[in-house]
Amino acid sequence: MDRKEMLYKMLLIRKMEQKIESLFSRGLLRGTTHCCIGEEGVPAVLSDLIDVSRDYLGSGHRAHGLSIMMTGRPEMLLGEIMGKSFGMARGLGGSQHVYYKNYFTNGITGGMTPVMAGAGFALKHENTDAIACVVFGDGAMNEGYVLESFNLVREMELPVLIILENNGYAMSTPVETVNPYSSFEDRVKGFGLPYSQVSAADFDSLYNTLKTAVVKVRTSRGPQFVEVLTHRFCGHSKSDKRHYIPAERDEYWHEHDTIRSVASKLSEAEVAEITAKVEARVEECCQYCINN
Ligand SMILES: Cc1ncc(C[n+]2csc(CCOP(=O)(O)OP(=O)(O)O)c2C)c(N)n1
Ligand SMILES: [Mg+2]
Repeated sequence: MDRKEMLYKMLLIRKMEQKIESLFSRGLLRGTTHCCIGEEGVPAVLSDLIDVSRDYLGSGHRAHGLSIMMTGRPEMLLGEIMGKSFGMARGLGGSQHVYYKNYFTNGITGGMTPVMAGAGFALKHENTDAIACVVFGDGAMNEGYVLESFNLVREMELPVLIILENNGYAMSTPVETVNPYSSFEDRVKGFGLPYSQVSAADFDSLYNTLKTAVVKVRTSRGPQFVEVLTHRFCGHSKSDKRHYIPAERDEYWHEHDTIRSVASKLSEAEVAEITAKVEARVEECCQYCINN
């Protein structure tokens, strides 16, 4: 793993998201969007581990980070949100409904889970080590089709990696008020799924946990489940003021920000150089999207 590259990628996602928020407030973007500020770790790591030319990847409404990582071109995401023909879905999908090669998202909470179970079923019958992977939030853990998919991927031994990004809230609903368990571990293990949990506060652990899970799915041709504890610093969608998030939770994650975790292992000069490179790239992307 190249920490400098990982920092570049996470900063690119964060600064693109901040740019998208500012374009909304300047009236240059319309509709709504769901940013992933604070949740840059999983998309950056998956860009190292998943190849959407042969693997399948599905996600949902909060997928700007994955979209930037999978295309490698932020213009394709921002262009899509602006309705441009060079956008990921030719400007017709908006921020929630995009695709690129074998990467797909939609706005149905956890809705890509049965689709990725299906992709896993197809891959199981091919002579390949390619895998299917789905990423969703804690709110999806109470959707029937998500739970049915857990049962299917276990029972049929499908090569599917399931990643739960638990940011503590489904819109404004705290996870502990709608789930009878203090953690999802018992429920996931109840389906017989191999489960691991990692906090995005420690970048190296996040990277290693996801890498181990990807390798296990590739080689065993069976499912794995990883729960990532994380936090969003932005609102659920662009108009949400986040009144329901306690200050102490924000403070904890400001100190344990995944970006800080990786930056702390680099020199100040390296971080400054990478930050300047990212800022220039975001400006270049923004100008391209406005002018084309
Ligand atoms: C089937 C379905 N039910 C409800 C919604 C409305 N909705 C959009 S996002 C969201 C919350 C999702 O929370 P979570 O899965 O934790 O993801 P997060 O927003 O935290 O990333 C809900 C309920 C939806 N899009 N689809
Ligand atoms: Mg959530």
